[in-house]
Amino acid sequence: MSDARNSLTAPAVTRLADYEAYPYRAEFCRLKFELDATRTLVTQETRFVRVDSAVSGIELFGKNLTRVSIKVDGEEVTEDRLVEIDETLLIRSVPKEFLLTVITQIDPQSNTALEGLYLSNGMFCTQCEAEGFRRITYYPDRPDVLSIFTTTVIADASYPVLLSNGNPVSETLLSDGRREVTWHDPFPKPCYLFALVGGDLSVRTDCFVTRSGRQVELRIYVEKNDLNRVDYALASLKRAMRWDEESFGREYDLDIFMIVAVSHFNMGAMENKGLNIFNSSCVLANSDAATDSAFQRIEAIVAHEYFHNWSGNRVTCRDWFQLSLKEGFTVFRDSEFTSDINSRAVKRIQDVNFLRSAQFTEDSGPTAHPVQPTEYLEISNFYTLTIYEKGAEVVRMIKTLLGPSLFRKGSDLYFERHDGEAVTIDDFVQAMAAVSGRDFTQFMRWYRQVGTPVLAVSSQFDSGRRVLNIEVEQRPPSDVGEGTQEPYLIPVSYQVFDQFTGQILIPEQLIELDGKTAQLELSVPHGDPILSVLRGLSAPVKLEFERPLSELMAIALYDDDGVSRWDAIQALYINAIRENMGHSTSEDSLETVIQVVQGLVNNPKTIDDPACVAEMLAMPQDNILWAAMQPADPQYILEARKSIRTSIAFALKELWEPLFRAMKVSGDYVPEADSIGRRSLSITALSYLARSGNADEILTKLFDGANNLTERFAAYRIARADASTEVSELLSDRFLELATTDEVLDLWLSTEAVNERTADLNRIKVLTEHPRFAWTNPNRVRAVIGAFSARNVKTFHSASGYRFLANAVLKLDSMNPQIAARLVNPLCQWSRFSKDYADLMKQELSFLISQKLSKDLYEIVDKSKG
Ligand code: B3K
Ligand code: ZN
Repeated sequence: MSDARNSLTAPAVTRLADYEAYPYRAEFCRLKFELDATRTLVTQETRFVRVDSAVSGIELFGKNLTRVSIKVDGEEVTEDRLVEIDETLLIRSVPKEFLLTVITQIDPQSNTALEGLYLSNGMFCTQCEAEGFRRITYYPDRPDVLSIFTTTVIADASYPVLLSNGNPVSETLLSDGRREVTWHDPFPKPCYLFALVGGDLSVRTDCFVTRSGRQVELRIYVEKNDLNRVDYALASLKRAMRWDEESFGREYDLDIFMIVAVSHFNMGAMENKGLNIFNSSCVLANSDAATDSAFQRIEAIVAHEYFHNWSGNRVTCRDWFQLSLKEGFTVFRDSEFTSDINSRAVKRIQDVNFLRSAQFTEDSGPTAHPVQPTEYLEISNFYTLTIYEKGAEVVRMIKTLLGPSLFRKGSDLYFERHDGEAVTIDDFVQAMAAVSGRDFTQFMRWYRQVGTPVLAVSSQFDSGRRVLNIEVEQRPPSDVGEGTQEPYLIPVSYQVFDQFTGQILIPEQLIELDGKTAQLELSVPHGDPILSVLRGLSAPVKLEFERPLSELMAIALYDDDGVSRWDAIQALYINAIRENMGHSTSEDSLETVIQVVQGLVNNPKTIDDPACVAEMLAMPQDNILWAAMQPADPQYILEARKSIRTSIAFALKELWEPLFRAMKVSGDYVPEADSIGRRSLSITALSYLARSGNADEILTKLFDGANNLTERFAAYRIARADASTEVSELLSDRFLELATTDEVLDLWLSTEAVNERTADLNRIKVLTEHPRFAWTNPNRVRAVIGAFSARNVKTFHSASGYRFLANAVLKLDSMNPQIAARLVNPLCQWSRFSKDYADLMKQELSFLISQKLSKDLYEIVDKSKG
């Protein structure tokens, strides 16, 4: 029953080039579940109709199943007609049309992989994407086999809530006291969208009237005691439903839409048709138990899963190589939603920051792959930042090239043409081509080529002719080598403004760079022109543009594009850190940063856009610094970064307290963009204040007086970093006392795990021994092990830190391979670090590859081991 494999036996590769349509149609699928913690019986009846006369048998998938019975048209299939190899089961010579009846027995309680049907805190729930359905029954578990599902769930009285996809059909009390509930989903779907829930749950209901006047019942199910934390998710859902009607013309299609929150979940959430299943951390929130960022994440994820109802469910993927068809498009849709209802500039800065720090890293590392990959061992490993975030950037570029109105027409055409079908990325782009008449041949390279291209820009002003000469050049990603890639079509947006007044001299334009280089001569009749380029990150490329400090400063202070301003400030921080390490050519980087920060804080406009200013005051993340200083010495960079932060804090010592007070929000707590922005800037000011002197009293007062978790958490976190030992310990204990919910506990665990002053390896170990920690709960594991290895540079980047992670990963692999394969990532980044660190990391990867590993972990370690 184990998923483990010896790494010596090479697992089978699945290739896009080998795609073949399934030779049968599945006309309907009737499922019956008799729920039992260790012996659930699943009966499946599916009607198959052959569509390819060249075959005579039928191939199904199954994993870890106990086969009870397999019948074709009511006749038991004899063993000699069955061939089971790994996850495939072949039934030889079946009729052209037939009813397949399969009975399997499964053990939800021992399912710690959290794929298929499992138990979470006593609640039955499912996760079938990508290949979890094969852990329930033998079935064509592939996204291009769509069927109409009817599901009957039978359970005893301890599971009063029994749910599945679609609309409820009937409910009966059986003679043995068990209840039988049947659901029917009228929309054809692949089995990865199947879901079932059984438990003793509380529910909050509401109603939504669609634009065509249909009533939809909304229900959020949670574990008992959690009902006081569902209002925000419900309100977010309604906002998302309205927005999708207005912005994409998409209306909801069933009578009920349900969300269920579960404690044990591998990812954020899952878009099962009509029955979304969520990680409880992505649903539950109130002012005492969620921070501003948790509220924002909940709103975005609720929207994302809801948007999948069209981009993913009504129109689905032909095969898993098309994953970005639904994920890239849906991330694009949820980021537009967030931008429309909050601040577009802030959302874009956050997205660009995430893309650059995390996706660019993936794109240049051992697991890099195109947005449309061509092969995989384990599809679960391909739910990546490239599929999601870069995929969204590619859709965004299509919108930039087409403009909003043609883009909307293209999206309408795509949904209309392919409703009820399983399609490809090409089909999506074809719809965009059809409405615009544009040729997307070159553009498709964004889907097929791997890595992040470089865009080198230079500009020179000829003051005699008053001409600004601009040159742009694209280069393939540095690690794929010249000549191995074809040029991309890169939309490069630019604007020219006056360096001293900020006045716009040439309004925003777009260059479509389709060759290697392009030159532009812009006539600028007056002013001191400065070029703002790749505005809003108009393409997911690495910009190389050497500018003097004075220009960076002008961009930082005057550019009207948030991303360009933020980017200029990031460049200034990086320069200052380099200078601190003795690597810089310029001398005044630190001075310039201080001037810019002072300029931002003193600018009266700051009051209008505190969230943006808070983003700009945040120093670059470790990943960004490591990429800028290759090969990186993480401990040395950490010290330099701290030193710059301390210098800024002291240089502007007088500013922090007034800024903290001016931005502090009073009155009732509301998790809305304006007050979130103000709180964010006030907290940033407070953290500089604590760095520049004793803030014990302010921190304690804030902790005690706050009416929300955001400020309490900030006070605790800042105290852990910079307060006296006494206050630091006090607020840590007090925060733990408040941690009555798992979500707040995770905040405490992760803050403790990354706290450099106290979190040595011994402390990390103690955290994993906390009575509420469990290796089988992915949220707890991410809070301790994930946070430690990604953010505790001091303790993690050492021989013993690497060894600790390798052992934790190995332990996890036997329980939950998906989580193990994700958590090993920091060790896979060895090539970015200086030799001593790299060698130690590689040593751990060699150790891992010599062990019995799951397919998931094997694929990642094998690619990364060097
Ligand atoms: N589609 C799911 C992800 C499933 C991951 C499977 N290992 C959630 C989402 O992207 O919306
Ligand atoms: Zn998604």
